[in-house]
Amino acid sequence: MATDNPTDITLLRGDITEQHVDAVVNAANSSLMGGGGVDGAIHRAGGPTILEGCRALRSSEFPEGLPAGRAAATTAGDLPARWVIHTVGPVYSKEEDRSGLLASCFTESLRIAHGLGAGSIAFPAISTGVYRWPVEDAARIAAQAVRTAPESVPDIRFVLFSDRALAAFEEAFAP
Ligand code: AR6
Repeated sequence: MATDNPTDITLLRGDITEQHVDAVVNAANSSLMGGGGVDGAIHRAGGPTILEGCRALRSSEFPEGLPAGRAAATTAGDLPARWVIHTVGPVYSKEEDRSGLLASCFTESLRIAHGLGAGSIAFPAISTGVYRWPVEDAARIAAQAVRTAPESVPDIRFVLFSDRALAAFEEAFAP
C-alpha cells in the first residue's frame, strides 16, 4: 500500500515564474520548442538559455520529442530557480481515459527533481489550459499522484493562476 510522503504541500494563487524554488515545472508540448500559456511565460521570463537546453534535449535524449507523461530538466535561465522540469500533459479526451498520463507528469517530474537533489518544486495546473482538462478532475489526479509518488521532494507548491483553479486544488487536497 502506498504511504503518504513526508512533504509540505502548499497551494497558492500566483505566477509560477516568480517562485523562488529549486525546480519550476513547465506544462510544455512534445516539441519542447515553446508555446503559449505557462510554457510561453516560462520561456519569456527565463530567457533563451531555456530554449537552448530544450534543443539539447531534442538532439540527445528525445529526438522524436518528449512523450506525454514524461519529464526532463533544463537550466532555469533567469528565473529565480535552478531548473525547469518540462513535462507534457495529455490533451483531455472524453472518449479515452488519459488520467494515468496526467498522473505520470507529476510523478515523473518529482522523480527527476529528486534525482537532481531539489528541495522544492512548483507545479502549475498541468493540462488545464490549452489541453482543456477540467480543473476539478485534474486537481484530484494531481493530489493522488503527489501523495503516492515513490520519489518526492520536501517542499511542493502548486501555483494556480485563477481563483477557480485554487479552489479546485484546495478541495482536492482537503484532508
Ligand atoms: N503561472 C501559473 N500558471 C499559469 C501561468 C503562470 N504564469 N500561465 C498560465 N497558467 P497551459 P496545458 C495556467 O495552457 O493545458 C502551451 O502552449 C493556466 O491558467 O499553459 O498543459 C504548451 O506549449 C492553466 O491553468 O498548459 C502546450 O502546447 C495552466 O497554467 C500547451 O499549452 C495550464 O495551462 C499545454 O497545455
